[in-house]
Amino acid sequence: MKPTAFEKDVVDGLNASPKKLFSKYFYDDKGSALFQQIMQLPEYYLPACETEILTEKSSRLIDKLPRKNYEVVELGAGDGTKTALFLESLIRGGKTVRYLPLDISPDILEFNRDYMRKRIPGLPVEPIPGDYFHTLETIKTRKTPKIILFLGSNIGNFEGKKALEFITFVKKYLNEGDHFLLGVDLKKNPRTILAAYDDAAGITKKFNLNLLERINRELAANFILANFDHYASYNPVSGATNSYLISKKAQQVLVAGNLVYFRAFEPIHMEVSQKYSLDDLETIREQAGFHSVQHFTDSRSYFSISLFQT
Ligand code: AVI
Repeated sequence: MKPTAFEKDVVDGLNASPKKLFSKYFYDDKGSALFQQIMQLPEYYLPACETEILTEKSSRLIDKLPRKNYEVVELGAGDGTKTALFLESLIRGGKTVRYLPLDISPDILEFNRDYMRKRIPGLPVEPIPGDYFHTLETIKTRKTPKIILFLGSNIGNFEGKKALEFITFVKKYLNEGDHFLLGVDLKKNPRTILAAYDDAAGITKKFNLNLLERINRELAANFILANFDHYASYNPVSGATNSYLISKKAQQVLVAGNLVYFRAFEPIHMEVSQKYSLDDLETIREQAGFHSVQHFTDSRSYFSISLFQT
């Protein structure tokens, strides 16, 4: 039988040098629940900053949107609770809005639609399940002016050049006068960033180890979780936070019928969480071919919601 994409990515990644796993696989049921816990951690400042901006700066942001009608298309929409703040501001600002949440998970989209129905009665919601690399195509020909949202610093999880490639890809789905709204975690005191990915309660460690647990369950593997430690590092030059699981000793692990050897202290690269400066975002604007970009930041300038205009 042909291996699933998950099996192929895991086996290839563990045979690569250096070893790596893809963070997109973190989010099984337990991983999603752990991520919800991370979002409540005192060290993980990102959600509070983004909420502050959406609460305090939305009306200023909406002043930059000249049209009366908008379709708000959200990539990786999740539960939509934060997005509701933005949608409410648009409506308060006199806009007519239709909301199109795109997400891989039909369950979360159902939650999102029910939540919006209760919170913003009368808001048209059109959930589109599936991988947004494919589902974006279905909205390409729609005529109403669009705002594409990509919040939560999700752009940070794209490796290196992939972030610019992604933004350039999204731009293909925008017509003149459309907007792209990007939630970005900014470069700041390295200790603040590091603490967010190395929390005292050890939830981020559990979040990383959960992927080994998932591999054990789904790919008949025999990782012993206690033999791996979590290590995060932040590089203030590149702005990359990298998370690793470190093999505490020399060991071998069976994964989907393949023996994988680990040297003592050999790392598996698990995730990149890239941080940007406002200058970096200006460079991205130019390289992706957007006409302008305006930044809306929180009171500590930890996070930006940046409005790119075509
Ligand atoms: C989903 N993503 C933006 C999170 C981040 O900050 O990179 C995932 C995460 N990883 C560890 N903590 C949170």
